[in-house]
Amino acid sequence: MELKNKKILVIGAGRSGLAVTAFLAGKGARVTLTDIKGADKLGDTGEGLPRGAELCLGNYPRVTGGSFDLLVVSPGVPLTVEPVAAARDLGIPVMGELELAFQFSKAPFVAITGTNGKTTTTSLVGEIFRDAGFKTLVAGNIGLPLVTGVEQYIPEDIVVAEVSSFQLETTAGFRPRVGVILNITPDHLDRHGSMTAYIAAKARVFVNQDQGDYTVLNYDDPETRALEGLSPGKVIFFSRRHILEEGVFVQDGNITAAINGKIIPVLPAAELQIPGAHNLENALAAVACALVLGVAPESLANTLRKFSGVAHRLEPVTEINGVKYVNDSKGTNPDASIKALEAFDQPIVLIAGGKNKGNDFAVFASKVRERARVLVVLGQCAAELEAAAKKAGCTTVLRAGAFPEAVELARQAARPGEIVLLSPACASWDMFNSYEERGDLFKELVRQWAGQENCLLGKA
Ligand code: UMA
Repeated sequence: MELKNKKILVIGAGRSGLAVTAFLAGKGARVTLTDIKGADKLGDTGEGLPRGAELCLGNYPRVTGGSFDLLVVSPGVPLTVEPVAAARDLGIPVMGELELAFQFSKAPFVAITGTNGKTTTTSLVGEIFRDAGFKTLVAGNIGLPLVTGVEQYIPEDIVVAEVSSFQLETTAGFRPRVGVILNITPDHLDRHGSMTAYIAAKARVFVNQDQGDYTVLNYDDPETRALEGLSPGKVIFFSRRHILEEGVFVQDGNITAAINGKIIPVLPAAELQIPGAHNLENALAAVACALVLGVAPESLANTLRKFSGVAHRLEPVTEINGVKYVNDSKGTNPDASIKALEAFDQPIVLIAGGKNKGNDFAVFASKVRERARVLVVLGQCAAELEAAAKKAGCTTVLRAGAFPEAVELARQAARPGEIVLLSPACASWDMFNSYEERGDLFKELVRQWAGQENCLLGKA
């Protein structure tokens, strides 16, 4: 793709848009960076804005015939915005950062999507390849924009990319060597409009594959299992519940693979450090990715044995007065938070709420009644969540205003032996820039108390 002197409009001056702008400017393109927010609202002072680009902040520029050769849209920008609609009418190509990075990559991609588990699985697969001696780039929705590093990798290396439905929506020729869909449950329906559209976006991870590529799908999830016939790649299923003729599964407690007629024992499932049934599924998917690309089972087993998970996903913070604090800020939809609630046997004081992404809370609310003794609600959808919880029979629901108040209410309510769990079932975007920011504040508040408690104990 020739970019020199091309007039390119980049929409969104967040992590993705800033990285794309720097990448394109470095290739000699004439870049305009636009954002619906004004410079004063971007970061602290807009100081991080790039110099090699023309800026158009607070308003989008008009896209007319000849004004731009290409649009690159950030993942969080819906494709219904005015400049994208105009570009499509005028036949100007529109792509996202994922497609751009793929076009410039010489290394093969392992692309991991799914409603939940993407970040954990991407980190795990990255570790597996690194430990097996591959030079590995781990990037994408996980936080590091792919364009930032992709050109430094050669065909013998590997790019492990976490890809979201937002990123997949704007792909054209994207063709990972291995495409993974971990699971599909309702999420981002406010953006995609329907489950059909959401599933279609996820399925773009394999649409351009051929028989030499691999599609890894969850056999136990009806939505992903139904995609088997649609993939032009070779489908490898993984299953936690069934023994498969071909695929990755658990037999007599052992993670086992049957690939190309060969049975490969990997390791006992009990040796995994990451907790919960959903993490076992993530591990099975990771095993499939590694084995089809030739990682030795012993090396794979060693990484699986030592991998302890990622930040903001069931992350233990500390214990104060017999109460454990767990940060699951990455629980940004009801299904993810249901899995978090299921991961513990102890009674839970749950902090939930934020921006609802178009989800129904009924099933989540029943799980809250089953597992949580107290629910603290906050954020844009606090009233909706409280109503759903009360309808499901939850008796103790506390309403908080600001985030620190929610954490304080949870702390006061918790009894020794219980768990204070932040797993909001919602996006953070009504109060924070990201789930990371939300999780970091939770950890900071909790650690401050832990420090105060230690001081008190020291004095006594
Ligand atoms: N903006 C507009 N117009 C709009 C919407 C947003 O101009 O209509 C502007 C905002 O004012 C803001 C910028 O776009 O300045 C933000 O762009 P963005 O929302 O795409 O966010 P980035 O900071 O670029 O981060 C994106 C991903 N964000 C989203 O998909 C929402 C990050 O995924 C990703 O890590 C990063 O690119 C690098 O690849 C985060 C995420 O929440 C983790 N992803 C969702 C999820 O996991 O559920 C999909």
